[in-house]
Amino acid sequence: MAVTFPEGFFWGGATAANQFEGAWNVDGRGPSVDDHFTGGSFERPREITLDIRPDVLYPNHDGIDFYHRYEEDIALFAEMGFNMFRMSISWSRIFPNGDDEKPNELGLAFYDRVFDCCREHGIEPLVTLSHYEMPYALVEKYNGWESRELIDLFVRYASTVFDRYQDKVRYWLTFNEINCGTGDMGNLFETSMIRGFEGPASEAKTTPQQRYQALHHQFVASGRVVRLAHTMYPQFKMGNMDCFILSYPATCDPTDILACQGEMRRMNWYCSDVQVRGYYPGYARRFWRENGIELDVREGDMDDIAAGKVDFYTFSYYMSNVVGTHDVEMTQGNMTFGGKNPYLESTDWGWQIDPQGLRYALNEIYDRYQIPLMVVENGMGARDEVVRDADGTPHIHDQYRIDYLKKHVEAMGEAIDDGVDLIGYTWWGPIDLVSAGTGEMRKRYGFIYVDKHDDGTGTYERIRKDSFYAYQQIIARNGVA
Ligand code: BGP
Repeated sequence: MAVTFPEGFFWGGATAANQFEGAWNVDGRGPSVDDHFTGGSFERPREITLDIRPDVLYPNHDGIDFYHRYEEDIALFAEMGFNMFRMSISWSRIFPNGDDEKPNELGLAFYDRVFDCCREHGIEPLVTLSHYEMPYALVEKYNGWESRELIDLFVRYASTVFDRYQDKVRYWLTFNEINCGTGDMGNLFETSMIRGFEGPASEAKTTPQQRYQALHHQFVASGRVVRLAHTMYPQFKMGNMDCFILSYPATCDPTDILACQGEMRRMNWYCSDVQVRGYYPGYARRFWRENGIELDVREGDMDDIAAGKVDFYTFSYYMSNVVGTHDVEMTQGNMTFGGKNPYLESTDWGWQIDPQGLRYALNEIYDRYQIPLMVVENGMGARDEVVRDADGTPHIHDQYRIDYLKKHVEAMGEAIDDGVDLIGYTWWGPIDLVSAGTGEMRKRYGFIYVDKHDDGTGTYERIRKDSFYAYQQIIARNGVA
C-alpha cells in the first residue's frame, strides 16, 4: 500500500549560494572562502590558493550564473511543483569583508528579488544563513571560527537579513552541516580555519582542540541567533542542519558495537544534541578529555545555547558507512571516509546508496528528539550524457537518478508510516551546480541539466532531464511514485 504524505508536505530542492550563484565579484560582493578553491576531481583534491590567480580556474566564481538567471530557474522549479526552495545567502554579498560598517545594499536587493520571485510562484524559501562559506577577509583576520569575534559578526549579519526579509522568509537554518566541523575536511568548509594555508585541500589540518572550540563558537552564535528570532520574529521557524552519515557496526562483536556508537555520537549526535536540547550531552566530557580538548566556555555561553534550541531538525542524507575494529575495506564518501558495506551499491564517487538507511535514520532521529524533521539534502551525483534527436532536441535519460529518488521517497513514506513527523524534502541540487567536495560540474545532481563544463566552457543552457518529469509526478501525487 502506498503511504500518504501529510497534507502541506514541503517538496522542493536545495542549493548553496557559493555553488550556483556565480557573480562572485559583482555588485559589491566580497570574495568568500570558496572563491579561493580551484576545481578538483575524484582522484585529485581541490587546491586552496591565498590569492586569486588570473591563470587558475575557480569554478565557484561563475557557478551556474543563478545570479542572472534566477527567474528562469525558479520558474522551472515551479513547473516541477516545488512549494519549497532551499537556498543560502552569501554572507560576503551582504558584508563583503564580514565586519563592514554597513551592509551592501545591492546584495540585499538581489535576495529581495529572489524571494519575491519564489513567492510569486507559491514557493516558500528555506534559507541557510551560512552554507559552507564566509567572507575570506574573516579567514585572514580571525582564522575563521577559531575566533570568538565571529560570534558577534555572525549575529550582526543574521539580524540584518532577519530584519530585511522578515515578511518574505519564515524558515531559516543557521549552519549547513555543522557537524562536518568535527573533521578536517568539514573544517575547511564549515569553520574555515585556513589562514595562511595554500595547497591541496586535503592537507589543510587542524587539531581537535581547534575544531571543537570553533564549534563551541558556532553553537553560541546559533543560540543567539535563534533566541533573537524567537524574541523578535515569532513567525520564524528555526532549524539546525546536520550531515547525517549513518554508521552500521561491521560485525556483532561488542567492540564493533561500541566503536559504532562512538562514531554515531561524534559524527551525528554531538552537534544536534546541543542545538536541539540546549546543552552538551553527557558523553561529551569523556570525549573532550580523551581527545585533549579543553573548551573555553565564557559566562553566558551556556545560557545562549540553552535559549537557542531549534524548532525543527534538518539533515542531509546521502549514504551510510560501516564502522568496525576488524579489517574493513574503506570507501570514500560525503566529507568523510568509511567502511564498505557489501550489501550496498555505490555511486561513481564511492557514496554508498542506502534508501533503507534513510528510514532507519529518520526513526532514530525522531525517537531521540521528537520535533519535526526535514530532509534538506538527498541526491545522487552522476555523469550525465546529453543525447539528441534527429532534429537536435536534447535529452538526458537519467533513469539511475529516478531510481535513487523513488527509493528514497518510498523510504520516507515508510518512516512517516512508522510515526515520524517528517514535514519536508528538498533534493540536493535540483539544477546542476558546482560540487562542494570536488569542485566539478560533471558530478551532476540536477533534474535540470546545465550546459557548463569543468574547463569553464558552456552556454549555461538549461535542459529538463527525464528525472524532471519523474519528480514532477511524485510531487503532483504527494509522494506516490
Ligand atoms: C553536502 C553539502 C552540499 C553539497 C552536497 C553534495 O555535504 O552540504 O553543499 O555539495 O554535500 O556534495 P558534493 O557537492 O561534494 O558532491
